Amino acid sequence: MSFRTTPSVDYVEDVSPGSGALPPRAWYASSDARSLSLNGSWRFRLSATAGAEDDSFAEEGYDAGNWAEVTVPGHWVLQGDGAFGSPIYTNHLYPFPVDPPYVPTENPTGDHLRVFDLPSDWPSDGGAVLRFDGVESCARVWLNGTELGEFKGSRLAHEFAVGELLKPGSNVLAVRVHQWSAGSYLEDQDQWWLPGIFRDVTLLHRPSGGAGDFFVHASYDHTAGEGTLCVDSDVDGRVTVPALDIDVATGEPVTVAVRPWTAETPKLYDGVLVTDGERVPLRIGFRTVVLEDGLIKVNGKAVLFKGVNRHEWHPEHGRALDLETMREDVLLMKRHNLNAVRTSHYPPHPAFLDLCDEYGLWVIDECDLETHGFTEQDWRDNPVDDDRWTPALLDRAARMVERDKNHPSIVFWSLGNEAGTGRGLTAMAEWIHGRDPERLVHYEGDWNCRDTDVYSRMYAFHDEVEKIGQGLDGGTRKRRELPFIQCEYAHAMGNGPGGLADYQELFEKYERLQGAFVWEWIDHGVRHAELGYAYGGDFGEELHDGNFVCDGLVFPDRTPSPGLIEFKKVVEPVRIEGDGPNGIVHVTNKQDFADLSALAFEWSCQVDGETVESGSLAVPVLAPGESAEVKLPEPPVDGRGGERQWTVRALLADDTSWAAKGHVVAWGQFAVGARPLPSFPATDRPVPDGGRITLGPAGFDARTGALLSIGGVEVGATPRLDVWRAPTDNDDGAEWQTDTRYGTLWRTLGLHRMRHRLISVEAGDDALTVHTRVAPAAREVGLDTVYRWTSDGERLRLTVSVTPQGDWTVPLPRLGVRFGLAEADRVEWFGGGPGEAYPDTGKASMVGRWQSTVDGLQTPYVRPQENGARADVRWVELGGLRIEGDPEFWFTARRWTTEQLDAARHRTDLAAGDTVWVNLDHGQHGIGSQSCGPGPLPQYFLKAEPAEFSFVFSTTR
Ligand code: IPT
Repeated sequence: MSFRTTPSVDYVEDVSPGSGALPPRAWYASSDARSLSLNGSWRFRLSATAGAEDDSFAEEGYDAGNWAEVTVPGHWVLQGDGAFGSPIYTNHLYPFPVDPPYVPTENPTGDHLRVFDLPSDWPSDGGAVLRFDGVESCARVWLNGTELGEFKGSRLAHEFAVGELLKPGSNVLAVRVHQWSAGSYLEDQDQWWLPGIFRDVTLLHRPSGGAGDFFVHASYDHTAGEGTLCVDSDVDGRVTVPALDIDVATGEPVTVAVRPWTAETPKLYDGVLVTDGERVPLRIGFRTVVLEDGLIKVNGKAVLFKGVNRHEWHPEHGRALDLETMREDVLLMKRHNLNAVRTSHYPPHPAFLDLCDEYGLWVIDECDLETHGFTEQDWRDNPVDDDRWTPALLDRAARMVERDKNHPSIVFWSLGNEAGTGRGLTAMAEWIHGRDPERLVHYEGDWNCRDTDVYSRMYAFHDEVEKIGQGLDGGTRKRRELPFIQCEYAHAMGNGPGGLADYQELFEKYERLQGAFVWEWIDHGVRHAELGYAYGGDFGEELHDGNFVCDGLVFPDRTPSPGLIEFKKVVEPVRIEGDGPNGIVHVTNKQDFADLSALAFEWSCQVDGETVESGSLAVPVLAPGESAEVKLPEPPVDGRGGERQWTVRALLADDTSWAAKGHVVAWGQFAVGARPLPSFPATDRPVPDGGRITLGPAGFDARTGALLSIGGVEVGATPRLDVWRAPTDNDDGAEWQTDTRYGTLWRTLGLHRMRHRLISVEAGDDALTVHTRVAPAAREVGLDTVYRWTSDGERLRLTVSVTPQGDWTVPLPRLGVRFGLAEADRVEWFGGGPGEAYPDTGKASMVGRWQSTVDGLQTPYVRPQENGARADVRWVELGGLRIEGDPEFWFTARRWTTEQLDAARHRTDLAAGDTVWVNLDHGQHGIGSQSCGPGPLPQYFLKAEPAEFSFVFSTTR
């Protein structure tokens, strides 16, 4: 005999998508049908297991007065100050045993209860549906005590018919949400596991004669300049588009002259679908997406994606985003010259797609599917290759396509991410191709491209990308005929990504390469009282992937990181190059569709970084792909023989929906002549004076040769050779990377603990020379280093000569000197700015006169690491000193040492000391993106080679 002791929760571990929900349909907002948002405060009870509590809470009259409350949309683990459990971050490891479709008995289960009043004027005709836009990961729903069904598919909409159940006055909606379910096996995306009702819950009136599902087909014939509109609708009606004089029956095609929709020119026509009982607003964009001549073409033209992968993220609300946050993402993308988004790795809140339509971004809409954790077992038992799961996969595909099919911005449907290969994926692709032949299908995981219309890869190195561009990569015949994109590249974790410009050069050179999507948009840092932003491990997870979750182009609060500023420059829609000495500018329109009529051009001329003259520049209205040469005026004469340079900018000529008139879209800089280098005759001789040596304005320790002061400025720590930088995430590299990871080698070699052996201090006729050898314990390699100090009485020149000794097999992190100042706050410099730059991340660094505070120089990477270097610096002034470089140099200044920066795990670990540490670098090693991609290209290596460089110090006080 057997008997049950717990309520049945079999549906949780059932591979099926669920039961009771309505078939998926287009997501739209009616003009006239009523709706009631059920967002807000809900009663909430957390249980440790799926079956801990019976269903009685769903019954009418249940008293939940002593329950806690949570906000819907929201994730319970981000509410309740830890009382409701914590987030878990894993990249691809399942945080539970891989035992599909079973999940742990410990299965946090949140009962949600909401009592709502049906408005007294709620229409009595027709029906009503209850819509859930997103619940992670499995929900069971009751209305007024009657069970509606249960569902999985966290980032997909589910609707239930509730017309019969609604009552006048008070209604009780009960939702039981399980954190883990069979669906969790399909949702192994690299992100926080965050259970809850995290998108809207809405009650929608469905009037009799109301619209059902409909499919707007709006194509564009670029040869005729005409669009064809046909709205297929479950419920017959009429479609009107006043601006086009269209008034046709549903299902009836109509062809008229239109302006097409593109991401660059997102022309939308307002229309209405009118059925007997309802009016539904339409926003129609005419465009045609095809695969032709091995290229992705829209409206007859090959497009180049300058894209980013966007996860939904908010540091306090997780994946529960409000409209303003979504808009902020889109505006930031547009303002930084991006033209494409991959909705990694699930369909976003539908409002985000409305914004993409409106502002103009190409979209790869990706299905809510990833089974990455099966890679740990060589993909055995992968649900996408197991027919029992295929209904769930098809359900997910249909829920994506049906919900989102009316968005002109979507050009690709993506089957999912990192799910290996299998029959289930093929079934999805076949269904999608059949349902929507007017769009293309993407999936990265199958390099043979069995199911896809594009050859897509992630993190392919530059050399391989070039081969693919040349068509020399081989592969199946089908693949050889397909265009190529990188659905992920340039891993934006911490400082970086490096090498963006080198990729862009390839994408622009080879037709087959149709662009790429940076990984990723935003750092998923969780706002945390003590840590600032938390990442993996900060909640005590037993398995986690640390700060791999912080790899975005914007910080958790959406402040652009230097990576985004760099990307903006690298993908700018207009290239501005110049021949400075001859005063000629070459302007190229890099866009695919728009001419240059939206832009105004300005020139300015700087002398020693200060603008002395400026004016507007007449540039022809170039068509896409066209170039022109434009002559600049005569450069101003500078009597003092300063460094002269041109800056040419392209600005928005008028306000747009995404930025104001004057917003800088692109720029170029070019020198009129060479920079005059600082030089002076060494007239002074070092004068010993007790334990000190005086040389010009400077005092030295006679025994050690240490610089003590310059003029009135005390030097807390003498300039001495420094090769260490706090390794970046990209220096460290991901453990699975097969090529050399220098961050690790540097530490093994001991570059973070170099010893300085004093060999001699020699006061000569015109110089004080200090000879040392700098080397790590336990190694025979070293750097023979000579510091040579000279002066003309006013100024002090330090020349550093470095000669590597022994067999150096690794590049150096940095090469320069570090010293300490007792006091410094304001910093002014002439050189690259305003932000940081490294050898392969420096395109956006603009030469000019910049100012900051020491604190303002720091880049707030969520996990502290090397940051903040300003490149191409001619001179810098701080703490009463002026330092000129021969040649230009990098400088960094911070209130903590590199060692402290290296040891810190969070920004809150960094405390200002009483010394400002300044690094003046002759070289920096490149950054690369080895945290999940290639390291720096060889040309950005800082090789251990003989080097000599000088700095000229004087006082400003
Ligand atoms: C790739 C994933 O698709 C993405 O979700 C993210 O994890 C990214 O890497 C790294 O941040 S998978 C890659 C490890 C091959």
